Amino acid sequence: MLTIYGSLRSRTTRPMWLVYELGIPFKRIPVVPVHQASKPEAAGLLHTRSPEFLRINPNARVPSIEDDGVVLYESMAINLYLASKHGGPLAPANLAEDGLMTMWSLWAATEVEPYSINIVYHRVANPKGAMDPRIADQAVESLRAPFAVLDKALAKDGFLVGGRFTVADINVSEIVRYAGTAPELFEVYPRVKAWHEACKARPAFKKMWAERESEPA
Ligand SMILES: N[C@@H](CCC(=O)N[C@@H](CS)C(=O)NCC(=O)O)C(=O)O
Repeated sequence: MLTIYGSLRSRTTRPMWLVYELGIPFKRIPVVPVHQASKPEAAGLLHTRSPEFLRINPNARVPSIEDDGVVLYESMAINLYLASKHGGPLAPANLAEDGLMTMWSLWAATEVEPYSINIVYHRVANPKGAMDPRIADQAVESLRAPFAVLDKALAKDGFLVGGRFTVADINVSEIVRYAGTAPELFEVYPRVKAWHEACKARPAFKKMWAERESEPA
């Protein structure tokens, strides 16, 4: 049985969205990021520096999973693994698609996330310190080039790989979501906007999101 470690006010949204798309059985152990551990609602929960959890992920980060003896961390790797394991339309149909899904996931993590996360930290909430709107504005500027790349990639059929919704769309969409408070980006790249809205309209995303919203912010 698959175990997912993480609370939903974290990147654990990524594997949770995927497992709801796949419809597979799992259990979730709500490990909270350490900066949330002092909140009263977190009493009794594991946090990312709890010794029991550090045995799963010595990096002290969520999400992590344990699946039939396989322990994984890194949300992109977890999702690519789970999609490949369970197959179906979300998974790569061949090696070329596998390469493309990996490419898009790593692209999002390296070319987009370092900036999109700064839009969250400096326009929404910063668990690590003061918010600085100039850092968010700089992040928006840095995202113009990757958003242009994404917009062009979506021009053919509105999906990233194989002309259908796959794990690559989940992985990239989750990272693009952090730029959600930058309408100035989405307005310029209408295909990114339409694709991202379609991703968030999926029943599995909505189910995950409702669960996340029910957790304390
Ligand atoms: N690259 C990792 C990043 C994971 C990460 O940074 N997770 C955050 C929560 S979203 C975390 O666990 N932080 C630990 C903490 O703040 O205690 C991934 O994609 O899984």
